[in-house]
Order: sequence, then C-alpha cells, then structure tokens
Amino acid sequence: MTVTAFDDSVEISLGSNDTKVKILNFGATVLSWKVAGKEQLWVSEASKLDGSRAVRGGIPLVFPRFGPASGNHPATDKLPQHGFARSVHWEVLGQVDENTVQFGLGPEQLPAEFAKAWPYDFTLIYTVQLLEKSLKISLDVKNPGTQAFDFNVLFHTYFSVPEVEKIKVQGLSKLAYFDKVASAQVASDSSDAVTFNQEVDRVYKKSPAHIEITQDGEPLYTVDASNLKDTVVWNPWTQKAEEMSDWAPKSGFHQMVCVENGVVADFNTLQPDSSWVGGIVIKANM
Ligand code: TA6
Repeated sequence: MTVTAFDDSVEISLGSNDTKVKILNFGATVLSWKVAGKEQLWVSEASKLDGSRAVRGGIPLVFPRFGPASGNHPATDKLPQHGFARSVHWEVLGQVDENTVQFGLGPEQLPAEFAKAWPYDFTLIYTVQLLEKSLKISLDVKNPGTQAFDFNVLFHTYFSVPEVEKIKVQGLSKLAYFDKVASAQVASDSSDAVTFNQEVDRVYKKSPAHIEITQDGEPLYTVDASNLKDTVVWNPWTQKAEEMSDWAPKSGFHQMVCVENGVVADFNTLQPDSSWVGGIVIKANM
C-alpha cells in the first residue's frame, strides 16, 4: 500500500497488481479507480482537469444543493447547479491509514461568490479508502456554527460499462421515481430493472441501499449506500451528450452509466454543533 501526494492530486496504490485510486484536490473528485489495471470509472476525454470547471466523470461530489436553482430554496438557489463542492480546491488533510486519505473543506476555502451565496459555517471531511476490489467513500458534514443549514449531497458516480444498452440497473424495480426527462412523477417502475435505449434521468426517493449494475445477468458493480436515502440514475444519450461541450467522445454515453447515491429529494437540516455522515461502498465484480 502506498499513498502518494502530487501537486494536484493524491493516489492510493495497492502495489503490484495496478489497483489504485487517484483523487484530484479540485473537488476532491475521484478521477480514476483501477482494479487490476482496469479502469472502473468513465471520464470524458474533453473533461477539464485544470480547475476551470467540475470534472465531467469520475465521482464528482454534489453539495450543498442538487440540480439547478429551483426558486423555492432561497438558501441554496444562488449556487450553481449541484452546488460548489465539486468546483473548489479542497485541502489534503492526510493519510488516515495505509489505504485511506482525507480531504477537508471549509468556508475559508470558498471563493467569495460561493461564500456570499451560502454564508454558513461548515466543515466537510471527505474520506476515500481503497480496498482490493472496492472503494469506500464517505462525507462527514459538520455544523460548528450557530445557524442550522440545509444541504443535499450526492456521490455522482460515472461507472464505466462496455455498452450501456446491455446494462441493467437492478434494485429499484417497483419503486416510484421522478422522471426528469418527462418532468413527471412515475408511481411505480413496472420493469424489473432500469435499462437504457434513450435518455434516462430518474430520481428514486427512499431507495434501497444495495443496487447492482449488471450485464447479461452478471453484476459488473454493486453499490452499497449508508445514510443516503435517494438514488439517481442517469444516461444523457445522444442529444444531451451533443449539447455538453465537455462530453467526448460524443458516443461515450454508450460506455457509461451514472448510479448516484445521495440525499436529493429533500434537504437534510443540520443543527448547530451537530454532524451528519453518509457514504458508499462500490465494488467491482471482476
Ligand atoms: O445526476 C443527473 C443530473 O442531475 C442530470 O440531470 C444532469 O444534469 C447531470 O446531473 C449532469 O449535471 P452537470 O451539472 O454535471 O452537467
């Protein structure tokens, strides 16, 4: 096990078999997760990696708001889509143990526009642990201030897949979801899995903690969430991929699926002198 700190990132390596994870200090974004030399995450070839905008791919962190301004949440409506966490430089707090590193974020690291838009005292501790075939990530949100604040949080994971049209996301069947493509609430997902032959953008409220991404009946990935009650499933498909300037290759939506765990359907409210922690364990079934 080795942990190497670079100017712009930290890498945890399990050594000989090329199992490693690279986390950019910018956004504390997991940029690459290799298991036995095989990349598990999708990153756009046109993604900015210079801090000029959020990474398009990997595992961006959504905080403190999910989605665009809604007009009905003044405390976060002045923030950009998906909040600021993925678009600011985090502090590398250091190595917790041989395969675990931590990043921190507080008001002092926010650009003035974000600090003004969301003027709360907060501390975020982001922990990434690399195991043989899985990645364990958690976020600890602390409120050291005197004002309660609301927040959304989402681990916006872009999984790499051979061909999304052969993929099933299982564990969400029969559940209600909000279909962002149709802007409609769907009472129950009648199919036994989410499949992909068009744009999919769904928010499942109060979803199970265990989700599987399968191909031909075999799990490619399993996702286990803790203290994250909602799941987002997204594939932009052709038109949205065309519209995103940082999406390349344009056909790349065939090689990815986003299965994202968080608290997005409603806001968490964190009282002064309290904290909240949630996280995911994603496992590559190689
Ligand atoms: O998580 C799915 C989603 O909310 C989609 O609606 C789409 O907007 C995606 O996030 C990407 O958002 P971004 O701000 O990264 O372009």
